[in-house]
Amino acid sequence: MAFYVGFDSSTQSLTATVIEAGDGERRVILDATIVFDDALPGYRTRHGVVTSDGRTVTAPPGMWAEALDLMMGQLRDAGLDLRRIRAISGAAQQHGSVYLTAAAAPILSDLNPQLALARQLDGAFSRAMSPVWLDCSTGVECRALTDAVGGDAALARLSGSRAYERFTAAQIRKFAVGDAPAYAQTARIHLVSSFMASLLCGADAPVEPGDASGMNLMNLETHEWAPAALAATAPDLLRRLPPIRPSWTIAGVLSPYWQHRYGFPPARIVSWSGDNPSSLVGLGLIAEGQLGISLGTSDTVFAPRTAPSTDPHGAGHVFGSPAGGYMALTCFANGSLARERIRARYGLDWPAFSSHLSATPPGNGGGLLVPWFVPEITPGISRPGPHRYALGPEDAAANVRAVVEGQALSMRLFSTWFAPEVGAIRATGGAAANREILQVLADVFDAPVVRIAPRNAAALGAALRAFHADRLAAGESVPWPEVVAGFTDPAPDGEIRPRPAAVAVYAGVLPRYAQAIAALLNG
Ligand code: XUL
Repeated sequence: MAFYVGFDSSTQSLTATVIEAGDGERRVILDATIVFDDALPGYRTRHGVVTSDGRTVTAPPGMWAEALDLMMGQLRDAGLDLRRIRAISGAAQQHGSVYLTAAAAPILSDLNPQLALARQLDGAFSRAMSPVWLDCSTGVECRALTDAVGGDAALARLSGSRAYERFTAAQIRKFAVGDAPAYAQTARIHLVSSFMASLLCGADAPVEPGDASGMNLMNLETHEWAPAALAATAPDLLRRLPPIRPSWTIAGVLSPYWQHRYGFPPARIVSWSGDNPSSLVGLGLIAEGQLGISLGTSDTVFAPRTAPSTDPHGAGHVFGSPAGGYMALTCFANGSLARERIRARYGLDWPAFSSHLSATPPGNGGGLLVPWFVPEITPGISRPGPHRYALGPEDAAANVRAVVEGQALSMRLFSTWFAPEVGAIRATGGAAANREILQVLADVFDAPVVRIAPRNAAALGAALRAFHADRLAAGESVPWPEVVAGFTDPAPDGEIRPRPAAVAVYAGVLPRYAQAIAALLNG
């Protein structure tokens, strides 16, 4: 049977998930991760990024390329029968962008397999550091874009979101205005996803509607670049952007570089998508009704949608779904970074963090924490700082519970615009391994939380998308429920049920938490 590879180039790491799929057995056969800070310390990133002034957050694109090179070597060394790999796709952190010179295309099409990839990229980048989703330095650019397009609601109707600082349009504008000569040297602006796909193809890959809707530049309904948004962003932008193609587009085949360097076959390269759209597929969220929660560097709450209706308060997004239709999403910057701050502050390891959570009561005896350790996306808070209510900073156990409860209450509060009633939740991301955290989510949302067996839903979703597109290219349209079947079923110990007494406690805490946030926003 054929193998399919899915990558997840996330904020802090690169993961590869290899699946075996076809008519018979369907299973994950390999799962490997490279953590950027540990494996590639020369780039001097912390948690995969470089933060310069508290607001400007970037990452070196050469690091992502080098990680891909290392990972392809690991796949070769894992003892897989590489010849069985039929197609490869991927997912990447959303919104981040990579700026290439005219020299990049000939460099990528003519790589020397004797040499490491990153060593050959000199002269390929017109912007040395890529802005990433944690950046919040583009308030001025967001206002210019919003005004030019006719206000928040008009831009949200057009592109699926009001202007956001991390979205690609604002980041492109900042570069085009702030460094016009380098912008003039830019021949192509890729998303992280289409950049990574281009490295595999050795040629320019397209973007697809799932990730392109994180740019404030695409008309969400027609899946075309929106002229008004392009004009408001930067001069002569259209020719610098990749074409938008359906998510199942075959972008090319694995280039000779990878074939000769590691012995891979000329596998099909399927368009990469964003990590959240890909997680939608990897969690098996194909039809409306269920909610996905990803507990990663960012925490995100999302669900598939048939219509592109946006958040009336502008706190969330509508993206294209790579399985067709749309997805609603709300994103929180204070995900694992906030959990990590609390863990480190009280000198705990993760088992001790979990024990503290089990040892404390739901509702935390009235103690609350609004966990804005870094600038927050939802709601938009540029001046970070956690806020404690009836909670002493010295009590480790209460602070552990407070950070997890604050995050869960925020998720509940800011997802009601697309999920007023929640039937069940599917969880992924590193912190989804922690049963106690999932119990808090189940109790706050009053819904069972289900874990699927594979660890990384974004990478699994990419492998499943590779399978779907490969079959489609061969003339066989496999329906999405069949694509995901056998991979996204709940893990045997997977379901965590809400506890009625805790649900009642949180029903009382939620309005208090909402009031605290409202007071902070108005204050
Ligand atoms: C989503 C977002 C984050 C990144 C993280 O809008 O900004 O979830 O995709 O990788």
